[in-house]
Amino acid sequence: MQLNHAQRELTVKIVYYGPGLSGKTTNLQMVHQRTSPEVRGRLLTVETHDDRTLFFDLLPVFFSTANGFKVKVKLFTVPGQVIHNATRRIVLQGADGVAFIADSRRGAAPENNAYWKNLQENMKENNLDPAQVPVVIQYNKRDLPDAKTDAEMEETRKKGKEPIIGAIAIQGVGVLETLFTVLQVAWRSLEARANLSKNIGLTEKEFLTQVFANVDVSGTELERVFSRGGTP
Ligand SMILES: Nc1nc2c(ncn2[C@@H]2O[C@H](COP(=O)(O)OP(=O)(O)O)[C@@H](O)[C@H]2O)c(=O)[nH]1
Ligand SMILES: [Mg+2]
Repeated sequence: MQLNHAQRELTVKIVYYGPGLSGKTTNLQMVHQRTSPEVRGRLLTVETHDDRTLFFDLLPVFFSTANGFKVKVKLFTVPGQVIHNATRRIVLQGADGVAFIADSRRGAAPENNAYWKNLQENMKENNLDPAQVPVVIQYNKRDLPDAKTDAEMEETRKKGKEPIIGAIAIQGVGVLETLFTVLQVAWRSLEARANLSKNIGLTEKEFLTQVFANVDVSGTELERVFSRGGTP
């Protein structure tokens, strides 16, 4: 988090982490597509010829609060290839929340586990306390044969403390739900440390409502959340 009182500006950083080709770039593309041009920056993405992220992708989303504070949410992805570990570590610096994008096919489990370990190592290298930087897990590619069943996902959910969300990112399924959840847990962690609701007069509800005010949530789970008055 960067909080600039003089400029009245808050920046929240979310990093999409995970093995190569798990769907990190696709998640950002889907968020970008559903976000109104007035509140989003350009989706910066540099890929190689085979769809692989070369450095990182970056999508900024911004809004102003009722009392004139500017809030920027910056979404980053990391490159998944093993050789790009140094880049992954740099991109992870200063993260307020992590969305771990896993490929839910059974055969991908070893890779998911290796990158989960890699995430823990790089957090440590960056002096990020895993207890303070919340992680949300997305099981993507649920449309493919051999994807974990709902029951298997439920098992994983019971074993760990991280929220788990199923997704088919290429169809936009679970993408906004993942973003919502990672922003929510990131906010709670920041609030606990920096007391943002008191310091800048921004509550969790206003934060989430404002981020999604210009995002098309139709047909997603979030439609229900926001039609209930935005109470998450
Ligand atoms: N079948 C299927 N393919 C997906 C899904 N999400 C992403 N992909 C594909 O997986 C490949 C890698 O996705 P990409 O977002 O580039 O992965 P990244 O390396 O994590 O950024 C691309 O060909 C995507 O179209 C999904 O939910 N289902
Ligand atoms: Mg990518």
